[in-house]
Amino acid sequence: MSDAVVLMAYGSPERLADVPAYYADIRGGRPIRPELLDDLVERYRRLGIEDGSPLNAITEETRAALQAKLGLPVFTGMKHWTPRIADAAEAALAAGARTVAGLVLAPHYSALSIKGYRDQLERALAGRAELRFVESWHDEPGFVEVLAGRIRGTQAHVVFTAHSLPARILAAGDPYKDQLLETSRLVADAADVTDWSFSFQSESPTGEPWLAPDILDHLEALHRDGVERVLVCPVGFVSDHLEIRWDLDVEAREKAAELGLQLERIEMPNDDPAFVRALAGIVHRALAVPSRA
Ligand code: FEC
Repeated sequence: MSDAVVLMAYGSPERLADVPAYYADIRGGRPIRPELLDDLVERYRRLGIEDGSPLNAITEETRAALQAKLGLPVFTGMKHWTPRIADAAEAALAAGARTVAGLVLAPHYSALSIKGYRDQLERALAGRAELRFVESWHDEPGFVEVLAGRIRGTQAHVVFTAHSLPARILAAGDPYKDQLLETSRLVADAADVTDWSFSFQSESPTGEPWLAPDILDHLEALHRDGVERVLVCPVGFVSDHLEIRWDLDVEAREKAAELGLQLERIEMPNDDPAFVRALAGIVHRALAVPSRA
């Protein structure tokens, strides 16, 4: 066996007692205000993680489906929780991999997100296998079609969303925002939807400006413009997790209700077979063609 896949995701705590260590990992050693930790524990409690973390469970379903589709071993590596990306790399090497395709379950490149996954995987492999890392797949036709199928025919105003990041990435020439707008345009065009806009979500209170508009402000602006129905299509995420089930399903819905707006969101791709086929195509191409990076 010479090829294997390391499939990477953000990671999520399994128990409330894990949340402090998980948050510390996300912060990379920078201090955490106690009230922010309390707030995060409460969000995870209301998400019900003691009964099962949606992100970890869905990632495993996606991994198993991708492995079956590819006929290659696929190992899960989490950026901020276990199994770690380094564990996945060791498992791939132990299985005899000489070439490792690295695929992140996040379609858009940013130095503040995907690069961190790549750094962890490169460090772990330490040259013991050739790495074919997929930097971004925001314009993958199969992925675009999965999302287009979920908004096609809607009468609502479509709001595409993605995780915000500190606004300083723009000055650094980061492609994140451009790739997000490109995905949104491709999905809207494929679905023949012309009534759409884009906003960010899930900003963290880190004390610096983040990319805007945030969805909560954006809903207010749409309401002022006379929009009555909104369909949220999160292009920057592919599965159900805290940022979907809390930031959209609770916070954005509450804001919409306050405004008298009707708000729905699409079903996430999760382990939809069409989505898994798209992922398999991306891996096939990565393994066939050495990456230039
Ligand atoms: O369900 C779950 O348990 C995990 C949900 C989750 C996903 C996710 C995806 C992304 N994040 C990105 C960037 C940042 C930056 C910071 C940051 C902070 C958090 C915190 C939690 C969290 N993120 Fe996350 N993110 C998820 C969860 N994220 C929890 C910490 C508390 C909070 O802010 O609510 C700020 C770090 C700092 O403080 O310095 C930046 C990006 C993505 C999408 C790409 C990807 O999935 O990797 C970008 C899912």
